[in-house]
Amino acid sequence: MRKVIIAGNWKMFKTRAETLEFLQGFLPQLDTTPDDRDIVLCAPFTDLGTLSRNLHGSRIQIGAQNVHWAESGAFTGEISALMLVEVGVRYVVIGHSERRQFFGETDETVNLRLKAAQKAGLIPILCVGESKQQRDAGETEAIIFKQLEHDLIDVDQEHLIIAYEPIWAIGTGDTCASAEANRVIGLIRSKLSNPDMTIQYGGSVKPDNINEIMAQSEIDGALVGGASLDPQDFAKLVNYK
Ligand code: G2H
Repeated sequence: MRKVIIAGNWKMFKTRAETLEFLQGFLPQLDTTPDDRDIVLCAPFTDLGTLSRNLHGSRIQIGAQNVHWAESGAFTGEISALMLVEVGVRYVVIGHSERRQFFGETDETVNLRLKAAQKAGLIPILCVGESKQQRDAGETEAIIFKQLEHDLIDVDQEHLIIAYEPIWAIGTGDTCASAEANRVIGLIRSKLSNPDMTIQYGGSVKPDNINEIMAQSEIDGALVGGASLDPQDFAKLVNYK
């Protein structure tokens, strides 16, 4: 059985006070959330402790948005997997397109981060996806297959989630048609050694398109940016029908 996971990716949003305010609005709305789905909040590093202290006993699991591959060392500004585990983190987003685009993330560093995260017991959410230019050039499959081939070298596919995030659909309001996302995710699944892996869709997921996305046969959840910041919207997403 493939596990369904709805994950929020807060990106660089929310102070500690805003995190507490979010929880106040969000937690009461989980009373009727069906058991067939897991909920994850991937927050900035500075919010992880706050989430951990306030989510004890709740069904929400905590995620980070990046992790360094070394266990420790002279790497100013970086955070290790063990440091994340220690504050109660269970998931970590790796290889998000914003990191690939703005922070020099490569398939090689993605691969190193994936292995380090798994070694510490974290479950990575690996993001893959093509740009508009690549899609228009008919390179969608080739780009994604190349990412998978390099990113997954020596990675344990039993403890991994993949998020298909077409870059052109991120934060643009321009959602990938759910049938097309389903097709690409089916192709991704065909390349994996674990056919039961949870594969999410990400890119402008909103309360008004979640039902259609989740009705697709290959899609096991969503990685949600903008709409995860508002407690009412995120509640609608995790409570999808
Ligand atoms: C894609 C997504 C979250 P948004 O980056 O990972 O963001 O839902 O705002 O498009």
